[in-house]
Amino acid sequence: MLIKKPADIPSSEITPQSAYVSRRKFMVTAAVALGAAAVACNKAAEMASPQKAEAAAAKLQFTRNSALSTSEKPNSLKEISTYNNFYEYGTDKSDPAENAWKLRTRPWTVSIEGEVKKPKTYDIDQLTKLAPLEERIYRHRCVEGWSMVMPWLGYSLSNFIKQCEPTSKAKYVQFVTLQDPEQMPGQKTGVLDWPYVEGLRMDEAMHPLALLCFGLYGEVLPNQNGAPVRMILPWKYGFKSGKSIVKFRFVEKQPPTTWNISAPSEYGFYSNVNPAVDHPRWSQKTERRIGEFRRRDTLMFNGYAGQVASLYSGMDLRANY
Ligand SMILES: Nc1nc2c(c(=O)[nH]1)N[C@H]1C(S)=C(S)[C@@H](COP(=O)(O)O)O[C@H]1N2
Ligand SMILES: [Mo]
Repeated sequence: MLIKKPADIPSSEITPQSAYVSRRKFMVTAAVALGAAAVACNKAAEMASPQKAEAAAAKLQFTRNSALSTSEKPNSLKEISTYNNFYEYGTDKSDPAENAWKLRTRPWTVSIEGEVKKPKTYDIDQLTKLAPLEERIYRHRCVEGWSMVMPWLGYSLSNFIKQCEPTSKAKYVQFVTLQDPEQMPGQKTGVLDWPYVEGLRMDEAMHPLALLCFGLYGEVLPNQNGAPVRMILPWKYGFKSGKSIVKFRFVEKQPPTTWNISAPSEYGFYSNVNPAVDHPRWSQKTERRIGEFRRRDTLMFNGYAGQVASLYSGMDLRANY
């Protein structure tokens, strides 16, 4: 029984990164259950050609967008894919890497609803090809006080929004994560309101930095990082960047967002990184980069003030946290 889990994964859904995690898990399990012979067996399976073919298929074509990238050194793939927040797969940082193999990322569709000329549905492979993929090395700042640097692959959300043809009534866009407790066991708990929802004001969503993200380190996203498609909003706290999105809803009024529903005095709609506004229970002045021990000063808008500050001119960022 112990070895059933990895065998359940259809091979078509194994990405190299998630395979790294699930194979590693398999090897540990196998070593315990069956002894060293099983490990040797698994090693042989790893070198078989079908998996090599899948690894090639998971690679994405892209060009580096240097203008929108930081020159800071990215965290390793291991750091980025084993230290995660994805409450659908548990609340510990190590839980998503252990459990997100349960997510089936194909077939997958993304639907467009609300204030648009015509509602429509995109297949994930069609969506991935809507615009050329760019690699952008972005800083990521979690509201909990840690940060990383990540080489994402995607294109500006604005490319997609233009295709959606929102009406003049569309003032905000909400993005909605998959809801399926069988694939997302965390949804059987009440730790958050499900599905996970987030959103942006339309001008924020149209900003070139707002990334519709399909990959990491040159390959499709590991499940635990929000496969097959997620948002990346580098000037905002990480919780704005919803994962495993199935729906975009264009709306007239500011949409509800998950962490704001959960704790409104702690998590606002804007969630812009702001060292001058403390979280009610802790300071936001400094952060620890994963892999480092010293604390760094947190920068206004996570270092993207030059690009995004004008979106908020005239707004009280203490009231609009
Ligand atoms: N659906 C969903 N999206 C989510 C979360 C989540 O729990 N569920 N966590 C958020 C938080 S708090 C952070 S910091 C980032 C983490 O993304 P990463 O694991 O790729 O670093 O995802 C965000 N998106
Ligand atoms: Mo976060």
